Amino acid sequence: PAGKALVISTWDAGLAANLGAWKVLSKGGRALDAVEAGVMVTESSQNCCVGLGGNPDRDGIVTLDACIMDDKFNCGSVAALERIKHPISVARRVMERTPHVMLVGEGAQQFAVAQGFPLEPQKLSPDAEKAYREWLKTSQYKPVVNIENTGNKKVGPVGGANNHDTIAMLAQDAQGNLSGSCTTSGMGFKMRGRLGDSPLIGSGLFVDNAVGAAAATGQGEDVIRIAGAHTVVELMRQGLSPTAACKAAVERVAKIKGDKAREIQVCFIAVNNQGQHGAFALQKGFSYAVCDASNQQQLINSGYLL
Ligand code: SD4
Repeated sequence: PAGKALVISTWDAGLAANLGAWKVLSKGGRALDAVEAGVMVTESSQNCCVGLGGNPDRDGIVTLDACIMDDKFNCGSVAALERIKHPISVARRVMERTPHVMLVGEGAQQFAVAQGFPLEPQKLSPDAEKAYREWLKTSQYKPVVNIENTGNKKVGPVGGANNHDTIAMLAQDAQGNLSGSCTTSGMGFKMRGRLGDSPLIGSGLFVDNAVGAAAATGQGEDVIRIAGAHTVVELMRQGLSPTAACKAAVERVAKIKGDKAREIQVCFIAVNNQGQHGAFALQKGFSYAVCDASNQQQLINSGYLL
């Protein structure tokens, strides 16, 4: 039943997340269900920095952002959500059970609780606690390229750093429909109230079923600046392949940043409605995981500009 189904997601943690999505896709399930189930694996993981185990903001509080988009331009998003384990599922409820697209902060938490999501204790994971104490020594906000979760240098399943605080996922189901999801604890030690690209439809994620889907990871501020994911989809609409579209978007960021481009990482993944996929990053070190019926699991090193 899987047919030409396909799922791709960011960084090493994408391998485990894709398996979660594949359980849905291999049974002929919807891409929307797949991208929710997939990133929930990462949100639950103790070895990863997405979700409640992630690094806190500079006041020591973990705040989560997530969004989801289906094949019919339905979308939902939560931002600055505290003490909820699965922000992606709350984002889906916002999409399906409210007249709105985005809920933030206290209101998002209130909605989650009303929807039956348990309120988890306000407590840092041991890794985050350690990283936060370390960070407090200097209290400088300086994201490190490819290691957004400063101080958390764990080795991932394939030997790379497994410490990214975001996962974005795109899937196409056997019916050919596309959906996407994105969930994050945001840049570690960010200012309280800071939002990145990840909960923003059009920046961290965009899906147009007639064209393709795209998602971003890296320095959120610089993804927002070019409305990243939407830009990638529009470039695919103009005929560019997923990889070429991701590259053109990265080039826009590089042009804007000039000399400062070397200080940041920006990465895009994309799938077109033909099931072709691709990625591109500003710097070396970005990889994305692919899972489909023919080639079960793969981690692909993305091309890069600098
Ligand atoms: C953010 N884009 O909050 C996210 C961070 C990220 O791997 O992608 N980290 O800006």
